Amino acid sequence: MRIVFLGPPGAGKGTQAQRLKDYLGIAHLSTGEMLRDAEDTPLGRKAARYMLTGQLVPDDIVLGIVVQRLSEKDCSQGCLFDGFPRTVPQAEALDRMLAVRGMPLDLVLALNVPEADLNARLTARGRPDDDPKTIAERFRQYCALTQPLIDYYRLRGILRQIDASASPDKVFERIRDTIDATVSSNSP
Ligand code: B4P
Repeated sequence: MRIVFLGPPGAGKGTQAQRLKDYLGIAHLSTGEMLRDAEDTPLGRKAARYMLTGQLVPDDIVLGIVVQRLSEKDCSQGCLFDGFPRTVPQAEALDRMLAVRGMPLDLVLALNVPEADLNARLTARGRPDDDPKTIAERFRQYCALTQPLIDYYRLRGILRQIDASASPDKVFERIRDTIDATVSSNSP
């Protein structure tokens, strides 16, 4: 299966992707993690300048690391996209990458959490990009650039909304039920 996790900063994309990766046994592709892991490279240092001010990293940098990761063997059996795509051009590029490989997207899970809860989660986590000013900019970027993807995928009939305001265990239960329902409705 190929699944996208969509949601505002702190919605729990990374948290739930870890669990789902183990449940489905498919590759996990987190662009945030890959960009942070590259911090000692010129590309990583360039990306960090955007991340630390709450901006999205430019599409060409993100797409470069995704193309490379998608060509690794473990992605051929399925892939969980965590925090990617985050812009319409990224979504269009993903469509092209998957079309070339004959592997369509199966599901897009939109994680919904009230903004006050998101702020509390991020402030408690305390990553370098979790200070109040940067968080505010990340939300602004999400609304302007990422939220349009909700309609992009809704129109294709592959979007599912998940109430992600409960505990991580409860949210995972909802995600698992949604995936199981999709698998059984797709099987002959
Ligand atoms: P990401 O690494 O994707 O991180 P995120 O959106 O902040 O958080 P996520 O939703 O994964 O939340 P998490 O599970 O960690 O992005 C960071 C930055 O990288 C972006 O701002 C951007 O600059 C750049 N970037 C990444 N991908 C990009 C792309 N495609 N294009 C351009 N730029 C890109 O959870 C957050 C906290 O909440 C944790 O402490 C967790 O323990 C807690 N939590 C999770 N679920 C909870 C629950 N149910 N209840 C209570 N707490 C919970």
